[in-house]
Amino acid sequence: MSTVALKTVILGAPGSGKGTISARILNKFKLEYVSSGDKLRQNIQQKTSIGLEALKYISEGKLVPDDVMINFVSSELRKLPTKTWLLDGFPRTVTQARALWEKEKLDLAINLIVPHEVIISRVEGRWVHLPSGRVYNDTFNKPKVPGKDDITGEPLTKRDDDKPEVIKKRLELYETLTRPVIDFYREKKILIDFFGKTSDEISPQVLDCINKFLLDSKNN
Ligand code: G5P
Ligand code: MG
Repeated sequence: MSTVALKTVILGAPGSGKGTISARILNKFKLEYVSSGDKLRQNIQQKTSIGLEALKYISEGKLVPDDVMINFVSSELRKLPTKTWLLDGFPRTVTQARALWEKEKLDLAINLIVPHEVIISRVEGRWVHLPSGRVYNDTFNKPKVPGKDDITGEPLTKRDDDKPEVIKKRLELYETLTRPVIDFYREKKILIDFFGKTSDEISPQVLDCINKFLLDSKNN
């Protein structure tokens, strides 16, 4: 496993494979990982005040307000032992992107582009292990034992926001509120697009890109 110095975000529509591809990045490179959605779901499960507030929005497929998310993710980033991390699910709006940029200049923004019709069929089959954020699917990356997490053997659950009407709302909000974040990073010249219908097709390209990025930073 390589040690890296890298501050990066992974962007893409709900269900585009951010969690799946992040797990493959973490398998190859040593970096911290923060998924805003995983952290919020863990807070919901533990019934913390932020969890109770976030639940109202998440269950309807809406975004949690910017001020709440900016404070929440900033505090999660402060807890990390290094400045080498991968952020998944944040920023989701230009306000969040600006707030992050003021605190941390990123090196790389990975943008996953997967057709929406592919996404909708995937999300229906998703299962998650809430404490770790590990994600499985009925047809792709199946758990070794149905309904159980591969590592801990604990039960897997469905996400409340994976119901078809909620996923539709999440995809709509992605188009209106999150797409401008892509332009924000494109203007900063750190955005790289990755196209494909499957994570198997996209993830080698992402791993390659991180490798090249690291080689280039070493040589400069
Ligand atoms: P999240 O948790 O950040 P989303 O909507 O960004 O949620 P999501 O749904 O977690 O993204 P993903 O991580 O991009 O999707 O995708 P994934 O889980 O890896 O893959 C989806 C499914 O497809 C899985 O079952 C996987 O196994 C399968 N799969 C992957 N690749 C393939 C493949 O190649 N083939 C097949 N067949 N299957 C595959 O945010 C949730 C909510 O939290 C709030 C919002 O309310 C949000 O809706 N939130 C925020 N609100 C405001 N601001 C923020 N910054 C927020 N962050 C979170
Ligand atoms: Mg995810």
